[in-house]
Formats: sequence, structure tokens, C-alpha cells
Amino acid sequence: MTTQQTFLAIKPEAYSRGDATGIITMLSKLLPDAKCVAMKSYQPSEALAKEHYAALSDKPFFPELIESFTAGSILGMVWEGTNVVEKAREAMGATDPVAAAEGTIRKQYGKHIGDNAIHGSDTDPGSAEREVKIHFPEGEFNEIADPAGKSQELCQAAA
Ligand code: IDP
Ligand code: MG
Repeated sequence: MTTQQTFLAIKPEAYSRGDATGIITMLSKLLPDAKCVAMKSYQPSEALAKEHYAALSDKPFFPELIESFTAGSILGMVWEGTNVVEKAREAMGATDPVAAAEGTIRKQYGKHIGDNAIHGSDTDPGSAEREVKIHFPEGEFNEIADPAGKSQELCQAAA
């Protein structure tokens, strides 16, 4: 099993509800062997959102998805660890919060399928690498000792 990176993001609706730090505290507990190696707060442009969700461009909900992902700031992160892409998906829970298992982030913080609190890369080969490159082209990765604390600082600075 090799070390992987995955791209995770607190989506605009959850970010604006003030849930980022709570979600990251939960992520740290659910992914005890992984580390957060990059974090920043930014509002995705329409071009970035369309590139990020390119694989879903033929879906009927695509326009709403782009509107939602560009509606405000997100907290984008890279997490690193063994099998972290799949482990993060387990921590997030099912896409639809109604179907998400107890103890998952989407169960606790999601409202409905279009407002499910967190994004995480899919497990398809190359998907996580592609998203990490799109969102962190600068490619600077260093372990963040206290991800929840850093998220609080970033959200306060952006408010
Ligand atoms: P994922 O986020 O669990 O990987 P994807 O199928 O990649 O799920 O879809 C990306 C995002 O698009 C979902 O997180 C969700 O917010 C939204 N989405 C997916 N399916 C639907 C739908 O049927 N209606 C509205 N929004 C959807
Ligand atoms: Mg997906």
C-alpha cells in the first residue's frame, strides 16, 4: 500500500454555516493515520468549478452544482496517507446525507444531496491527483500540526 494524496474541501454552504472547524475536527478523528499537508480558503471561479466537476458536465444537476460550488468560500485541503482516498470517502459517507451512515461527516453536517458539506476525490485512478493539481498548482505540501486550529484562523481571517 503506497502513500496517496486526496483533495478534500468544505463546500460553500457548510463553510458559511461555520461548520468548517467542526468537520475538520471530525476528519482528524476519522483519519488518525493521515495528515493534512495543505489548506487554504478561496472562492472557486466558474472556470475552476467547471474543471473540477468536468466528469459531471452532462448531468442534469450540473448548472446547480457549479452555482453551489462558486457561491462562496471553500476550505480546500490535501490529506496524505496510506489508502487515504478511500478512507476519506468512508469518513465522508454517502453522497446523499439521508443515505449516509451514522458517524460520517455527511450524516452529521449534510442537509441534502446538493448541500452535503464536504467534497472528497473519487477513488477512480488519477482522480485525486488531478484535483490536487487543479486546486494546489503551487504544489507546496507540509504537515499542518493542528488542522482544526488552522481552519479556525483561516475562516476568521476571511470573515
Ligand atoms: P461525491 O461528491 O460523493 O463524489 P458525485 O457523484 O461525484 O458525488 O457528485 C458530485 C456532487 O454533485 C455531489 O457531492 C452532490 O453535491 C452533487 N450531486 C450528485 N448527484 C446529485 C443529484 O442527483 N442531484 C443534485 N446534486 C447531486
Ligand atoms: Mg465525486
